Amino acid sequence: MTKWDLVLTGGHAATLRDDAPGYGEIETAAVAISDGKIAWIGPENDLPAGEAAETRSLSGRWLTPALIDCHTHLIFGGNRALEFEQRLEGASYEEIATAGGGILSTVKATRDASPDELLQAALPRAQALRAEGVATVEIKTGYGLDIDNELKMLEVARWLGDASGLDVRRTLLAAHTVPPEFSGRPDDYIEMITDELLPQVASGKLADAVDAYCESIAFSAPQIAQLFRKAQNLGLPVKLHADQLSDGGGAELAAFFEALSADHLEYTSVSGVKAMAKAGTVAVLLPGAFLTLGETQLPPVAVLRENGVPVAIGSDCNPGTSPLCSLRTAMILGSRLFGLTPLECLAGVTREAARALGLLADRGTLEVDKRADIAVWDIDHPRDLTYWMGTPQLAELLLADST
Ligand code: DI6
Ligand code: FE
Repeated sequence: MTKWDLVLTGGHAATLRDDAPGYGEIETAAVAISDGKIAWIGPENDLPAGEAAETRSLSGRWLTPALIDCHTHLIFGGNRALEFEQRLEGASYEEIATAGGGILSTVKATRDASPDELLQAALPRAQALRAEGVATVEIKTGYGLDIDNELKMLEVARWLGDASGLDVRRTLLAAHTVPPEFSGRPDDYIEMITDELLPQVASGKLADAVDAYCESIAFSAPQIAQLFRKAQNLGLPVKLHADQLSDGGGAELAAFFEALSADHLEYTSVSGVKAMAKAGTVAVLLPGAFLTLGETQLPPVAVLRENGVPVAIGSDCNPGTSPLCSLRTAMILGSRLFGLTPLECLAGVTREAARALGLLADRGTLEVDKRADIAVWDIDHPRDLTYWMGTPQLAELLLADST
């Protein structure tokens, strides 16, 4: 007789399967879990005979894949609330940067912080995500901007996974901005990270992907291409901050390198979207940054849909442009600010977020053989998750690593 570790009965499942319509609903479902994986899922009446070490009734609650935050910068030193206040009082970005604010102030605070201080500061942010049903989180570096401090951020990200119980995926974003030591010499900085930092990160398997910020205030397409060529030679997948503040051809660049995702995309052109569709690059939309920056240029959601580009949503949790540690809030912002449907919002933080991290084969939907990372919700229907703001609707979060 089949043996299972845990069987859940009496709930309704939103499987988010790609090949099922809508939410992939199964009314009165059962899920059997063994060795941290889904061993069986379907209508409870069809559950084959088996022996379960534990059986739990969900009393009509809903199951979804656990949420995945596929774009965060949640490890950093310092705090930039003052900067946000100054911007609302009318200060310009340049005035704030001259007064010691901006991204370089976070770089300074991050460099000055010990690994343990960074961990202690980031832990509540990771816990806040987890309390809302997040099981997997991507964390970028990009506030160290020299070899030691970028490696320090990667190490803290690894510790954070252990401390929070989240599965942390690490992304090297050394090409976030030009550090003060390389002021006016961005090519030299790109050369340093390409020739020295990337090989160390690849040989130590310290990151899962490489990201860069393609923008006139950060790095140009040729500079990023140099970095991405090396990353790919070393076997590291790439992703890109693209077209956030202007159309810099970021989507096309990401597509050229068959990037896992291109993120932000407010200014992406139709040809950029078409290139992404062809390359299979996921669009990661970040409504928290759109809101915080008071942006008015909308990402091309209709064009993404027409071209069948998968759309994910991330929190972009960072101290400068998206002070958001809530993926549920990101879903709700994605609906009204960007016009995404509740189904697109839920798929965007489960299936499509998994796709954006290259992890769809083992998570992001409720299917046999995938990780048993399952969120149990006290809701009437999964559309409630893109509706109620600030309500604690998570009943339970099952994690593959602890079942
Ligand atoms: N895009 C953003 O919105 C943030 N980084 C990026 O590449 C800004 C990061 C910061 O201001 O600290
Ligand atoms: Fe970002």
